[in-house]
Amino acid sequence: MNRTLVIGDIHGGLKALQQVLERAGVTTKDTLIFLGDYVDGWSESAGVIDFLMLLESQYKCIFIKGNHDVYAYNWLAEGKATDNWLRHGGVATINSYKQVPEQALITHIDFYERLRNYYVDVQNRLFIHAGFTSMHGPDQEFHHSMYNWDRTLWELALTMDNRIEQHSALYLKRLLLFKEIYIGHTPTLNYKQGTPMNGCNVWNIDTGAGFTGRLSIMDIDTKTFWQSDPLPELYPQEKGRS
Ligand SMILES: [Mn+2]
Repeated sequence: MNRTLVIGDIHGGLKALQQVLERAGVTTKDTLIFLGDYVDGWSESAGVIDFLMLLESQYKCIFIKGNHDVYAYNWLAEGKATDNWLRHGGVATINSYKQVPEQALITHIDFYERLRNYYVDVQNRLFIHAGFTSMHGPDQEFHHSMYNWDRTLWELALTMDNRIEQHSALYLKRLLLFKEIYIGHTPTLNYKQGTPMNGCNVWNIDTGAGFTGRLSIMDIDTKTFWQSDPLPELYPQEKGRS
């Protein structure tokens, strides 16, 4: 059984990542697609990156770039730390890097540089952290920061009137380009949901692991999913991004 498993926003919660891989019974036949935001939140951001690099050496992995990964990269590679980043989990990431030896930093920087803006598989399923705005698809995106910042794709997919048919001029054109679209970025907790959410052909796998939620991993062919314990239970002394 060759499964394709997608993993939502991790935000420094290494214990949650290890839990979901175990609960899903991941094997080397599986393909693991990580939707980004590996850092900023719980205390193990640098540890998450180390663990992802280890996974990469043992499993088929695809790593998508999240907006928080861009922040962390800008700090690591260029020394840039914006107030906005420091307020949204950056401090925890900086602290986690105090334990990383200087000579290992280059492998981390190299990892961030290899993250993909998006990935399309052989079944025409799109994997992207946030979204895209061009009706012609992500490869025609005018504003590349939309790959890891956009929320309109999800908001529109979630709220589009289900009476609008696909051939209608009113149908959201972006959704017609792919069989399915898998995203993170917007915690389902914002909608008082603790499990992956679906709107049209878009699946949101970010179940709020950076906040009070759990980390989720989903088998995209069967839509079966597994979850970690709630992150505040795994890191009881910490606040995460809350
Ligand atoms: Mn996130």
